[in-house]
Amino acid sequence: MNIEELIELNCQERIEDCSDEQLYLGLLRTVMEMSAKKHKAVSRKRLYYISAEFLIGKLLGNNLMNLGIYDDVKQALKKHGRELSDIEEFESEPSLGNGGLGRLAACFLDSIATLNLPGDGIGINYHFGLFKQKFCHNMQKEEPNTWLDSSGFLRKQDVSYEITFGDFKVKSRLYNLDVIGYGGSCNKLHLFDLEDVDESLVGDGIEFDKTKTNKNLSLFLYPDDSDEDGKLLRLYQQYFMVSSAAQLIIDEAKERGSKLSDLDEYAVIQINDTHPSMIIPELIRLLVDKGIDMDTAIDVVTKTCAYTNHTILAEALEKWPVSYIKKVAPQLLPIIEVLDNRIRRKYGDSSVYIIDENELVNMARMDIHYTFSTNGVAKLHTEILKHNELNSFYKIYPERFNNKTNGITFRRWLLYSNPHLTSYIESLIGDGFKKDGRELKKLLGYTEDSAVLENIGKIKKKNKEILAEYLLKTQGIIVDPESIFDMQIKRLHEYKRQQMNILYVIDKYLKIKAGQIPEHPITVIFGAKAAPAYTIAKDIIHLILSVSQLINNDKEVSKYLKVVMVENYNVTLAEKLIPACDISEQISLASKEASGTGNMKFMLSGAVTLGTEDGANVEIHKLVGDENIYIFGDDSNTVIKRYKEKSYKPQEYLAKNKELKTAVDFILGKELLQVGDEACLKNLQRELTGKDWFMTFPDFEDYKKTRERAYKDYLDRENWQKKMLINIANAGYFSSDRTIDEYNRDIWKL
Ligand code: 26Q
Repeated sequence: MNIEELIELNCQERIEDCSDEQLYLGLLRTVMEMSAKKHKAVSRKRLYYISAEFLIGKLLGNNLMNLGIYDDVKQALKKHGRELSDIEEFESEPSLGNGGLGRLAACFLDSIATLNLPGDGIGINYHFGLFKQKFCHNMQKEEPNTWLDSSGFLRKQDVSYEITFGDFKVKSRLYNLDVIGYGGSCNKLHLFDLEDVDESLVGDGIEFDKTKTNKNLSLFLYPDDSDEDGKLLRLYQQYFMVSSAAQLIIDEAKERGSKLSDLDEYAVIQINDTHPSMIIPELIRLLVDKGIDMDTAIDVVTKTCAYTNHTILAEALEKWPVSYIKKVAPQLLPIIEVLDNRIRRKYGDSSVYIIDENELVNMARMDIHYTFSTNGVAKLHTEILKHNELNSFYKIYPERFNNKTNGITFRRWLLYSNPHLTSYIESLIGDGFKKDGRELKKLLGYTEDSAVLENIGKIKKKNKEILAEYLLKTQGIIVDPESIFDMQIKRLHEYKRQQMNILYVIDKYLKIKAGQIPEHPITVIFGAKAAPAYTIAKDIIHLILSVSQLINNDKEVSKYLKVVMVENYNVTLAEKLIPACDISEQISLASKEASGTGNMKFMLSGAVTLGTEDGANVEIHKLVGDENIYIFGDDSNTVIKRYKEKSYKPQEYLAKNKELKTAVDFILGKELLQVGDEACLKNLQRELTGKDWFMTFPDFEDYKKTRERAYKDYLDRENWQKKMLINIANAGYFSSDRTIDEYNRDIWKL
């Protein structure tokens, strides 16, 4: 049967007579049938990647791609006057993650399956996931994302577990998603849902009754934690996830022949940040329940679990009050106390105790003591963990610390999202790079080939036109593909410093007003969601939207400078934006961004990075060399020292830098107040001038100079295209296949 017949069979109608929905459902059936026929990677030992977030993105296109039938399906539909892209629009994006950590988990699942490794993901099936962002009066508003309604990929399983909380019990229910590797095996993403979940508890926007824990557990991803109920609910979610996971892992290991005292020979559990850390005491508890003595249980669990750290921001390191644990999962408390007492007896250093002097359970500390591996996610990040943040632990367990620089799946971030570039690369160096990123190096043979450079430039231009059309159609935003596309798309956080970017834009606006016209028009593109309770982050969004309204409506200025902020930035939008980018803004305060993965996606699509020596930018810099990246700002040592000495005073910078002062004053100037909200803007300005905790002012001058230099270099088209090619050619290192290979070689040993 050819693909056309297969589709028509699954749609039970001729292609031209189907609605988009019918075609979507027919293609979904086709994918499910084909994936059911794929083999599951099996072996005695199995990996479980446990994570509170899996930001998987839409599934249909990616699954067709990984099954190797995307182009055939596209052609078959086209023959009957239908566009696959229209059908793909029908699917809503699962919003099971916030940002980097969740997206990384999704890339890892793709690579694990592609490399034929026996490993599955375990997480939660949030009904509404992360909120949908709307802009209203230049402010962010949150709405629930009802993604589940349109998803047919989830399969309900005959597996359910009892979860015992302090004051009630619930049942969890397993749902599976197929994870289809590219020419590899088919693994699973296990998502646990609450059996009796009640969607009617959701009220206005993303408000819901937070007290009905037994009915609301799987409604939202990390609900607002600004109040007590919200925080507690997060802990309930975590225990719900790990208790379900532990029971599943034990059942499966027993099925493969484990006696449980040898669990480490049957399972390896990668703990994605501290959100699933309670799996450690939970597993110990279950093993002891099954008759294994405490010492053996602790030992075997330590040999089974490995921990990944994704942050050094103190405020993001989870510490739970003992009283919360007592309420949510009292059965874990005696076990955590045993774990803590062993540490107290062994080391007289209170900085490594699990339960600290404030009666808080430090999850990261528990992880490091009771897993066999702790890894950071980029070289610089791991070095900072070892020598600063986690130094007392590194001294105890030097052999446990290791680095695994993050990566991205080339299937979604090149083959699927940038098909024109993909087929051009293939015409030059063959298709080996699809499974072995390092083959992209072969492109270095073309850096002096004018025809190739010109083609690379043409593909970028085409992608910019496609984006322009998409933004107009979906968001009513007009952008000019002839202008430089300068993008910062990522979660909104002060340490990522979107505020520094918009201060640059304000400065540029004032310069244009004063007659300094840019040599080439510029479009600055932002995309970012702010956590609903993160006031300053929302104020920064408000500033960006207000500045954008002001500039875009200024006939004089908007010829040279435009500012757009896309609404509801998500994976689907990233897939459209990244291939069209010229300059990739990676401007976090050095030492604060553990790795970043957007930086890698941009590089792979031929954007040139403008960034600080932070996270994986350091590794990008090393690979492409000074000529092919724009680095600015203080390095991590300087920043760390400045924090230690508490010596930073934003006012000193305002006093000596007139342009900076003018830009900051502009925030509360009369022009902006005509479009913006005074209270929000005042709050933001006060924060910047009084605190500026993430030190935008010290880096501002160098940022401006370096950004100007990049814009100037852009004018020499061929030279810029060479930079693009060198970035693409060196991006192979950042394939998540390489990352997963290293996890397996050093940690999982499957
Ligand atoms: C913690 C405590 C209480 C409530 C919530 C949280 C919480 C939730 C989400 C803490 C952290 C996160 C997400 C972190 C994250 O996305 N980190 C990013 O991970 C990427 C993958 O390793 C890195 O590339 C990024 O640098 C890092 O910021």
